[in-house]
Amino acid sequence: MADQLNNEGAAGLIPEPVIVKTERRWFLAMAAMLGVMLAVIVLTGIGQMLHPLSDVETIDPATLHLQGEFVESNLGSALEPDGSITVRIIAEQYMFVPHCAVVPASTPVRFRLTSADVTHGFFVQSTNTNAMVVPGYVTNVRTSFESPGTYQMPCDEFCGFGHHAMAARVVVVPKDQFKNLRPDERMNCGTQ
Ligand SMILES: [Cu+2]
Repeated sequence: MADQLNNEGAAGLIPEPVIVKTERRWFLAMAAMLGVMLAVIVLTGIGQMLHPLSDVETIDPATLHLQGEFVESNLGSALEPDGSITVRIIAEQYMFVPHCAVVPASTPVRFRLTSADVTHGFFVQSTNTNAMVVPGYVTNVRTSFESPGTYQMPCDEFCGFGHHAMAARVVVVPKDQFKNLRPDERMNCGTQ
């Protein structure tokens, strides 16, 4: 038995220079991999700093409903001088305010949302409109609706016990039926 082990050991003996060469090769391979991973981290970090995914706009959640852009009277749809629509919505546990937005079809629409408490999701059915609504930040989404109809707008980011019931709607009306809003006028389904 002991002889057998010794024989195996002797047969498996690899000359020292070969071992050193192999280890050096593996060391270089590992160092190169580490270098590539570090480069990816550094380059994506710098790249994203230089090119943010979207305009980063911050807002104080304590001002929502009370003052500033998201004051209660400024929520809902607004008509911009260029004919486009801006819809301002606050997401909070567990509803959207307003809970129903009205926009005209075939018109550029900009949604501006922010959260009063935790992270919520902004998703409009049958569209590729999907974004996170993070407290302290303004989510700015541009889209347009070609066909009139009612689009469900559920919160698609789990936000607590009432998350399943948190949903709003976007009602798209034909362009000629959309009320010609005064600059200071805001609209939602209730005021239509
Ligand atoms: Cu939610």
